[in-house]
Amino acid sequence: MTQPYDAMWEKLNLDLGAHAGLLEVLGKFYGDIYLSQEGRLKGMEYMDFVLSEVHGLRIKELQDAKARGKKVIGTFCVFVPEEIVLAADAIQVGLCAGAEAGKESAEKILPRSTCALIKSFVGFKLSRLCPYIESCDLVVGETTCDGKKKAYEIFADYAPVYVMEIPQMKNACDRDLWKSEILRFKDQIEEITGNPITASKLREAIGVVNKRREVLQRLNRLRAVSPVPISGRDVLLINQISFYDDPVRFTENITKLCDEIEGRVKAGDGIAPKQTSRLMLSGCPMAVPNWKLPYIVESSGAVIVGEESCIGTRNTRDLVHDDGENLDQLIELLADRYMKIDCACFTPNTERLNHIVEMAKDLKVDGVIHYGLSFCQPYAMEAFKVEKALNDANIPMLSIETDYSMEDVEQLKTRVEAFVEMVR
Ligand code: BJ8
Repeated sequence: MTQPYDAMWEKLNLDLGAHAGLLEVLGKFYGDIYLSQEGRLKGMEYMDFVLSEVHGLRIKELQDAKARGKKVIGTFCVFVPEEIVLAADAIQVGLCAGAEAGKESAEKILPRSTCALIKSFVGFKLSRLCPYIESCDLVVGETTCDGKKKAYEIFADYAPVYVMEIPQMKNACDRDLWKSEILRFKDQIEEITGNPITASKLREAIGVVNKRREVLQRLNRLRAVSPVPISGRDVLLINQISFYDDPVRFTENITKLCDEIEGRVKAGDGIAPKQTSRLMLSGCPMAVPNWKLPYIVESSGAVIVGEESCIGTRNTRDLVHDDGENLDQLIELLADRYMKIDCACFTPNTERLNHIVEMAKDLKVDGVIHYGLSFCQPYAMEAFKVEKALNDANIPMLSIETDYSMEDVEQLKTRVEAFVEMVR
């Protein structure tokens, strides 16, 4: 990916040497974790291509769109309503980062006891490693966990930041606050793009995002069968790419992939033998290229059949109804849909506990691995209630806390193997 894009990366003020090192490591990881899989679906070639061009062609597309007057909006949380951004003819990209590169720079301005996801996006910016951040006309933060909330104050010294207030409870007054925040966001996006958001533009945008969620729902239904037709690693990658790729093109390609999976399911073929232990992941989001735990799990005699996470079903489970007759009604419907997100930042969060148990039963899993990033208090605290809810349903759970480093891989592998042995 080097030569053709060097000039573009230089223009974006990336640290070319460090960036080349990052791409090299990424390529190696990808080869080991993804390309080495046997019986991979042909449709995954699209993901291989997108990933190989994640800092190349996709960035060029963003730059070309910017040259035509489009704005690029970066986000860190599934609470930011993409429909508003698309309705103003802008492009939204996910900025959450799942790599350690840049950690040292981040730790100069953030406490070491900050979760890896936050350190990663701050470190990427400070180390000039992320062409997505450098392409953004606006970066949208949100008041979810305290770590993110305070990190955006610091991040605002380095990039244009706008922060949405996310309620922490689900009472009527919280719903009112959330609707007013969507309206404030709409004004901000209209101002930065210069494009008014009309009812028809918003309805169209709702349709685009719903279609992407629907195809991911179809993928999740298809993979629920036994034998499992696609690896958990591949589904995680698909979910990660959904935050970067053009939504219409992405939906088309995942539709083709689902057609292929349907054929595999009809033929009774799977990616792993029928008796392979079925596990579900639950917890913190795994941003690209965080593939550590799924790789450990799937090389320990188990297969992942579901992700209860924002880079998983928490982001795709609910659609926005598009039957509002005017702009205000559509905004109401948007507010309703986004208030269903059961992030651990909410209290109480019984909905999430119910969803996890329901999902584990529907997918007929043998066990659940709860995944928390070190120093993430919301998910670490909630893990106790999740374990209790799963225990009450006789579903075993293993709780894992880790970060993006490779230091604990062997230790994690030992724990995961013992868990797989236990649930078998
Ligand atoms: S809706 S999960 S995307 S906030 S891991 S930064 S919570 S300390 S990412 Fe999230 Fe939105 Fe919630 Fe989803 Fe903080 Fe925890 Fe770090 Fe986290």
